Amino acid sequence: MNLLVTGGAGFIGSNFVHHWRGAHPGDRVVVLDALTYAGNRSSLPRDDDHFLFVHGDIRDAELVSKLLRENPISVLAHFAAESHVDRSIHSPETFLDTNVTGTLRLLEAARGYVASGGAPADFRFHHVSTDEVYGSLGPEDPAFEEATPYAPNSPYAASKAASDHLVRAWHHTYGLPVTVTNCSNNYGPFHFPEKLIPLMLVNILHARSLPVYGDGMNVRDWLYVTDHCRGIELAIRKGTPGEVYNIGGNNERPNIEIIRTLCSLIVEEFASDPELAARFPDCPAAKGSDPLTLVTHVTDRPGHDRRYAINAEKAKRELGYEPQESLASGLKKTVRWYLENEPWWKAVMDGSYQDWISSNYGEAR
Ligand code: NAD
Ligand code: TDX
Repeated sequence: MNLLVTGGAGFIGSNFVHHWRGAHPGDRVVVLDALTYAGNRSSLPRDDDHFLFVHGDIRDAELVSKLLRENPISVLAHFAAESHVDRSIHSPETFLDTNVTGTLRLLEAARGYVASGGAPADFRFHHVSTDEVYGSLGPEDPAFEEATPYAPNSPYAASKAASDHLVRAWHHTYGLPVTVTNCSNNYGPFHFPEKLIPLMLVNILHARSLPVYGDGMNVRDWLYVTDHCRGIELAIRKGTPGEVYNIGGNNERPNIEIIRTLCSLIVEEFASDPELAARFPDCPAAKGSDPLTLVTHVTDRPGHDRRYAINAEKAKRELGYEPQESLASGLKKTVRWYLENEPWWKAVMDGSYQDWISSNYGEAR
C-alpha cells in the first residue's frame, strides 16, 4: 500500500510514520510537509525504497495531484496544520490559510484523482482533527460524543471545525471516501516544546519558570501519541466512509497535576542517574530541590477552554480501539525520551522558537 502523509514532519505525523513503518514494513510512505517551524526533517527516516520525503505545501494542488497520481496513493492521511492555540490567538490568518484552504486544496486534488479513475478502488482520505471543535465542558458535563454540536472557541478550533465541515461536505456532495478522527491532547516523543508537556520538561531542566495559565485547573484528556496512531490506523482500515470517530486516552487531569507529575518524574530520574545532574546542572533536581518551586501563575489564555473529555465508545465498539498506555507509563516514557533526545529538542529551539517564547510569555520569563 502507498500512503501520502501530510504534515508528517510534525509531532503526530512523524509518530504515525514510525508506527506505520513498524507495523507494515512492506508499504511505501510519502510525506508532504512544508517544514514550518513545527516540522522537523530529523523526526523522520532517511529516504529509501519505502519512504520518500517531499518538501512542499498542501495548498499546492498541482503538486498534491502529481504525488497522488505518480505514487499511486491508496491512503491520504491528513495531519498538516497550524496546531498551536496560542499562536492562533496571535496570528489567526495563517490558521485559516493552512487549515481551511489547505484542506480544501487536498480535497479537490483527491476528488480529481478519484474522478480520473487512477485511484485504487479502496482509496481513503483520512482527516485528523481535534476535540477542540466541540468547545468547552463544565465539570459535570458528559464527555464529547461524535454527535456533540460544534462550538469552537479559538481561531485554531474554528479553523479545524471549518476543515471538518469541508471533509464532510466532500463526502456527501462528491462521494469522496473520507473518515475523520477527533482526538484529545496528545503527548509523547517529537512533541514541539511550545505545548504544555514538552515546554514544562525543557523548562524544568533549565530551571526556567513554569508558566501556568490561570489557576492551572483546566482539564485535558491526555492521549499517548502511539495510541492515537493506532486509532487512526483502525479508522483507516475498519472505519466506514463518511463516519467520524472520537479517539481519547481516558486520562482527564488538571494541568497543575500534570506539571506536578512531571516534576516528580524528573526528580526520580535524577535520583537514579547521577550523570543527569552533570548534564543539567541548573535543574532544581540536580541540587536536591523541588522543580515545582518554578511554577509561575501567568495571565490566562484568552477564551481558555475549561475542560475537554472524549467519549471513545464508538471507536471501541466499531473499530476495537482502546488506549493501551496509562498516563503514568506514558509520562515516564515521555520524560525518558526527552532526557535521551536532547539534540532533537535543542535543534528545534532555534531563533524562531525563542522569538515565540518571548512574544507569548514576555516578562514572565
Ligand atoms: P504539529 O504542529 O506538530 O505539526 C504540523 C505539521 O504540519 C508540521 O510538520 C508542519 O511543517 C506541517 N505543515 C504546516 N503547514 C503546512 C502546509 N501548508 N503544507 C504542508 N505541511 C504543513 O501538529 P501536530 O500536533 O502533529 O498535529 C497534527 C494534526 O493533529 C493537526 O491536524 C492537529 O490539528 C491535530 N491534532 C493535534 C492534537 C495534539 O494534541 N497535538 C490533538 C488533536 C488533533
Ligand atoms: O505555557 C503553557 N501554560 C499552560 O498553562 C501552555 C503552552 C499551556 N498551558 C495550558 C493550556 C491548556 O489548558 O495547558 C493546557 C494544554 O495546552 P496546549 O499544550 O497548548 O494544548 P491545547 O491548547 O489543549 O491544545 C492541544 O490539544 C488539542 C493541541 O495543541 C491542539 O493542536 C489539539 O487540537
